Amino acid sequence: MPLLPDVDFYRLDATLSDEERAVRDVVRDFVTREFRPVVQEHFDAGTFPVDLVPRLGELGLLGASITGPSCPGLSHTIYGVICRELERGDSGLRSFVSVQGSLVMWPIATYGSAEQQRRWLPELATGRSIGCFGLTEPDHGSDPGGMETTAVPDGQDWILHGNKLWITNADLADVAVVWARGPEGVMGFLVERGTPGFSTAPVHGKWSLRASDTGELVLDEVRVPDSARLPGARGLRAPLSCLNEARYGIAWGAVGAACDCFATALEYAGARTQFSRPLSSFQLVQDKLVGMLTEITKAQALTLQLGRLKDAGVNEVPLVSLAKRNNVDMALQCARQARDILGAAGVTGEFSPGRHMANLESVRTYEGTHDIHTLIVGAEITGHPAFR
Ligand code: TGC
Ligand code: FAD
Repeated sequence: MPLLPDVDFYRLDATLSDEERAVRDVVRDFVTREFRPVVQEHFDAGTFPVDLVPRLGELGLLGASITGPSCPGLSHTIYGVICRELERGDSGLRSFVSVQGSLVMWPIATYGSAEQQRRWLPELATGRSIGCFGLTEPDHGSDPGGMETTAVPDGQDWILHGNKLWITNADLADVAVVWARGPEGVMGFLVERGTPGFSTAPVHGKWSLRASDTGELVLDEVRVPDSARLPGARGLRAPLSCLNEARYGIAWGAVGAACDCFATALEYAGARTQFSRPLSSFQLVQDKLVGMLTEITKAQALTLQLGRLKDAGVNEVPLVSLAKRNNVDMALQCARQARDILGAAGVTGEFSPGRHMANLESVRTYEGTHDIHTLIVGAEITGHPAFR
């Protein structure tokens, strides 16, 4: 018996390996037993359940597809399945894992020195330390190439100065991956909490991704040694390459949120009667449910093929963009439809679709907005970049 109502109309999970299905079941069980019971209270309080972080590490969910000291080194497809199962619970949970793995561990594994890898990867993989990724600035979101944070050499050190905004895990992080403009282009640094001049502050008033920490990084003439620089990271290509990993996980994660909305709406429509009949017996309600299931099934097939391609070494940016753009939009539409089927009950925290709907508005914006991904795919197929 599945632990949650499964949504897999085309039996796509049957094509997963035994190992992939075993990981799926472990994550699904964790989300059902340990995360679901607490998610709404964290959403209401605007907090991330930080006490679950060591469990995420114990289960091998932090940096799952990364190879390095103490890292699980699993396939990209398994990483995708993990993101899907986590986001059935909440986009904030998947966000935490995306940032820790794809945006902090991945750049350290890819661009970091051997010493940085030895020091940080085991800490981050076990959840003993938390990381964040500072690319976006108050005046530079879709256009990170315009960043104003600077890195100025001073003897053997670097002086970092600037602000990063909308940073997931900012207030929780022990270490921040900070991107700054240096003498020869964009550079990456590992800035530890406690470094003089470095501080963080929460963003208040969010109505989306409330069970996730979002904040600001302030770098006020922060002095770091050259050993804090990611030596392999050169130019804007370095931070943008990290995004490919995270966007891939989001494409999978959005499917999980959509599945949870569909399963909730289907169950509710079967149990709720109006005009002496279950809601699910009305043609208009069936039309909504079938529409949701159709779009979910197409997105499931898309992500599975994307995972297989990535495991085969194909890592083309526009393929990931198409999947992130499609699947997040699809999930948002499903959340709205599910919320609608639940009627007034859909606007309370008793049911998940309203929470998913609010979360997915952020997911649509971060990691490249829906429209930026339109332009990335558009540039690929027409040969005309239309960003500026
Ligand atoms: P452009 O001139 O196109 O590119 C500069 C250099 O970068 C290369 N490049 C990439 N490399 C690897 N992967 C990618 N996805 C890449 N995109 C571009 C490019 O080939 C070039 O290399 P080189 O060697 O020739 O210099 O740059 P542009 O300034 O025109 O901008 C292009 C654009 C708009 C696509 C890009 O800047 C972009 O993707 N903007 C969106 C910004 C974004 O996604 N920010 C995300 C911040 S992190 C976040 O949101 C985390 S949320 C986490 C959570 O909670 O889950
Ligand atoms: P803008 O870039 O100002 O865009 C506003 C609107 O204009 C959008 O609709 C956009 O599509 C459109 N637009 C922009 N440029 C063009 C164009 N050329 N053509 C057509 N339309 C255009 N960033 C990090 O670095 N690290 C994080 O951990 C992180 N976490 C986040 C968590 C949350 C909850 C949120 C909401 C954001 C997070 N971000 C993070 C920031 C996120 O990546 C940015 O919000 C995103 O890249 C968009 O930037 P912006 O908000 O400045 O919007």
